[in-house]
Amino acid sequence: MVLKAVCVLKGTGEVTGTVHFVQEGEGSSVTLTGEITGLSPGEHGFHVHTFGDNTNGCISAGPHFNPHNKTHGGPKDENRHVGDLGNVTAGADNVAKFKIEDKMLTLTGPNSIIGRTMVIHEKTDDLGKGGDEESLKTGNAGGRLACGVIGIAQ
Ligand SMILES: *[C@@H]1O[C@H](CO)[C@@H](O)[C@H](O)[C@H]1NC(C)=O
Ligand SMILES: *[C@@H]1O[C@H](CO)[C@@H](O)[C@H](O)[C@H]1NC(C)=O
Ligand SMILES: [Cu+2]
Ligand SMILES: [Zn+2]
Repeated sequence: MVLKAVCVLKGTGEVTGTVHFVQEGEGSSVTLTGEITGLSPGEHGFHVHTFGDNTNGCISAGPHFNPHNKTHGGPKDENRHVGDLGNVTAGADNVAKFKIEDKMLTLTGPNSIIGRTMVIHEKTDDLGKGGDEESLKTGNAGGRLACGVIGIAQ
């Protein structure tokens, strides 16, 4: 059975976006496609955070989704948070368009990301290679520009 999810990103500024998630079935990779507008040109950290809670804006989404108690890393690393998707890159038009295939995310089972929050950050995620303590937690990606709860799509 094909599983589908969707997320609308909003924040206090002008950054907005939409992310579509598709998984061909349990155990398959998840493909994310989407577009985020209003970003400064360059790389921006992009993660799934733990809670689907936006009561205090994007802050209440909590830390990166990390059910296996790992340190922060890049999407290709073995040692990473499940939520670690690296960066998306905005062009001179302030738009980031992306298609990401990820083997660790899932839309089903106990570690499903449905009901959790996607966050787009102010700065570049250093993928845990920044050499400081914060790099192993957040990738030094800075503030949360916009976020949204991941929901079931039709
Ligand atoms: C999680 O990992 C850290 C070290 O990375 C360790 O100190 C902590 O005890 C671990 N927590 C659990 C619940 O395993
Ligand atoms: C940001 O993440 C992307 C995607 O994972 C990666 O290709 C890029 O090298 C990362 N940037 C830095 C500075 O690590
Ligand atoms: Cu994040
Ligand atoms: Zn992380």
